[in-house]
Amino acid sequence: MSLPNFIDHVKLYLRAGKGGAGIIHFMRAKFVPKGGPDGGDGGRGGHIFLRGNKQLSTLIHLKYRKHIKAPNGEPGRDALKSGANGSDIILDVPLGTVAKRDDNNQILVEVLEDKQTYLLMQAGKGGWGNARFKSATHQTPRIAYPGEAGMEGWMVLELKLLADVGLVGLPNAGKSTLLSVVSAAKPRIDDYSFTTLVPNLGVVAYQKDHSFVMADLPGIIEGAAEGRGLGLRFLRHIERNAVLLFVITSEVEEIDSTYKLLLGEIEAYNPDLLNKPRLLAISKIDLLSEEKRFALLKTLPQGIECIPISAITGAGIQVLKDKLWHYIHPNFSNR
Ligand SMILES: Nc1nc2c(ncn2[C@@H]2O[C@H](COP(=O)(O)OP(=O)(O)OP(=O)(O)O)[C@@H](O)[C@H]2O)c(=O)[nH]1
Ligand SMILES: [Mg+2]
Repeated sequence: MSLPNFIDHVKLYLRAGKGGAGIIHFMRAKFVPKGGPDGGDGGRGGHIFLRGNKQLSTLIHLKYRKHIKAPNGEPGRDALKSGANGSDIILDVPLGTVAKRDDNNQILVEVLEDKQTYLLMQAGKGGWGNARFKSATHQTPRIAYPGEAGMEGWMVLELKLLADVGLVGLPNAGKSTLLSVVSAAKPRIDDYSFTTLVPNLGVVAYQKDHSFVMADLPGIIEGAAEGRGLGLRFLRHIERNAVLLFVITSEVEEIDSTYKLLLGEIEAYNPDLLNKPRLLAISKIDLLSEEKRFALLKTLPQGIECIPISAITGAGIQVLKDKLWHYIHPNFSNR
């Protein structure tokens, strides 16, 4: 699944509906000279809900809806009838969407399941009509309440991809090519930097009836955590990946220093990411002579499992899939 028009951040002004006013009214009927108060309550306004929808993969459908207002409740009516409620608005979002208040960044909800529904902006209640104020000492109340205001404010919706594996590497490392050989995804591949501008997701079939999701992210460069390149904007997508797969091309002089650079960027962005399991694929191994390959493999970093691969010849690809699967499902047994 590649994602054209990938939108992972929208800012919206939302306003739930105001409650309708209660009314002042007295029963008027033939032969009932002094009818009591019968002014009904106002209806509540429309709520605004967020709902998970597994069919969606971006927030693009909300990009051009800057202001979203739910209708107000109707005023109360005579004969004790309440006003109609304002109809609710339901905003469907892809799984992995986080809703935050824009003013203080407070996270309100993370939508993780299909059809999960969350009341984002509560509507105002309808006001009481005068019938509610009747008492033994107060037979003709000339009082009713206005409806309450609904909640309103700027809200940010952010999508974090729900992938099992996130690819981390410099531009041109061969990340998209790898995704294209392990899944049906068709990301753009080219021999210049920043070919990938938006994340691509691919489903990797594993054994007979298993699969996992791999996210190909734009390349990370030195200074990414401070905002260089495309870095920070997409680093947040790996916050949820179960396994980080570093990809370093065998065209580099030294694997260890490249690995440290990537690790440094990840750490500067969010040190918690270092708690995730990680693996290192040394890509394009087909480009090296036996001799060079031997020399390069001496520059491997410590403390991380390294797998030489080639997307062109297929070398190492199955081993890599096996390892990834076992990192995602540590208790999985083949038997
Ligand atoms: N020889 C060889 N070339 C490869 C291999 N994998 C990728 N390449 C080439 O390396 C170049 C970069 O590949 P991409 O997959 O676009 O790299 P990327 O990491 O996605 O790059 P960005 O999207 O810019 O971050 C392309 O010209 C690919 O054809 C491989 O296993 N062997
Ligand atoms: Mg790419």
